[in-house]
Amino acid sequence: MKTRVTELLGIKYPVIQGGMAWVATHELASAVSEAGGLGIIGAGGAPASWVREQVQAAKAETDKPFGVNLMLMNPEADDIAQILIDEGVRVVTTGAGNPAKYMKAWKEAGIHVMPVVGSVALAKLMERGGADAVIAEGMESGGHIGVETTMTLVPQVVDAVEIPVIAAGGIADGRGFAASIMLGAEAVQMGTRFVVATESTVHENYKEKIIKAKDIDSEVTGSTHGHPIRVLRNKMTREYIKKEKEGATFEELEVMTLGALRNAVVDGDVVNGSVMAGQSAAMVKRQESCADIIADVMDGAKKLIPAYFED
Ligand code: TUI
Repeated sequence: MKTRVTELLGIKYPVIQGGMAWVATHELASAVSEAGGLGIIGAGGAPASWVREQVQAAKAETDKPFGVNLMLMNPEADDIAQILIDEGVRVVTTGAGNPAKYMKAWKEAGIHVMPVVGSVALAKLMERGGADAVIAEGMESGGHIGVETTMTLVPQVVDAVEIPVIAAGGIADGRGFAASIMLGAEAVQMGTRFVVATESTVHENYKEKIIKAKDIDSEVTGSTHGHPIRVLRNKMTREYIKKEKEGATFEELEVMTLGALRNAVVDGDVVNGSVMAGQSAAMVKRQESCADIIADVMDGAKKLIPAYFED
């Protein structure tokens, strides 16, 4: 199927892998790109030098297009923004902020820019600023989230902008893909299902925690201080939410979460660490290759919306 997104990005399937901090390394990104989707390296909170190495590694692994997600709260965001230009990265997604100050330089470098938005207002602003597409992400997602749901956000963003809209949040199979197309999206972004891909370097404990998760096993921490983060429930979230209810300050709570994502992803501490995952964790049943994940999503959607695949 040809869509504006597959044409723009030069990819086979309109499936984008979320640029998850610590999780979306070059191994995962190049595997997704090799499988015909768009792999994304997640800069997260990493140093600029790490991002450069990751981009170089991905280039060595695949000739296919891949992208980088710049998490805008990264203290080295300015340096990373420039490295993406220097390294000739073709696609950039952004998260956790407004990328307006980088847009002009990225566009001049011929980069396709696709900011993640959680509201109609930011989507419009991004379109005016020259974005090539927007990723409308609902609060079903893992990690740092907005407040709107995918079901309501996507059609509103579709109505508000002319550029293609990519749906994200709660999508993990062909049903979610088909539903996204019904809502007017032209591609999907999936994170949680790719966390457990065989090519993902995430610790086995983290993958197992996602595979075992049930529908009600995620929790949103940090809402009281304006930084809502969806994670799977564990000892850390129970303590965090207790402290949050007791009125702890942002700084007190921050101490509990600093480095917690790394501890879970890299060291496998899924008891005290931060196991970020979306509500779709309960729909993720097993480890599979990125190619099998994309094939399953496409096959599932084809049964539901065959006309979409007729060209
Ligand atoms: O960025 C994400 N998800 C993330 S980033 C992340 S790393 C992290 N670790 C610890 C603490 C905080 C972050 C984990 N998960 N998703 C994309 C996304 N962007 N969701 C919501 C937004 C967003 C939020 C506010 C985009 C823009 C925005 O404000 C724009 C403005 O006007 O400032």
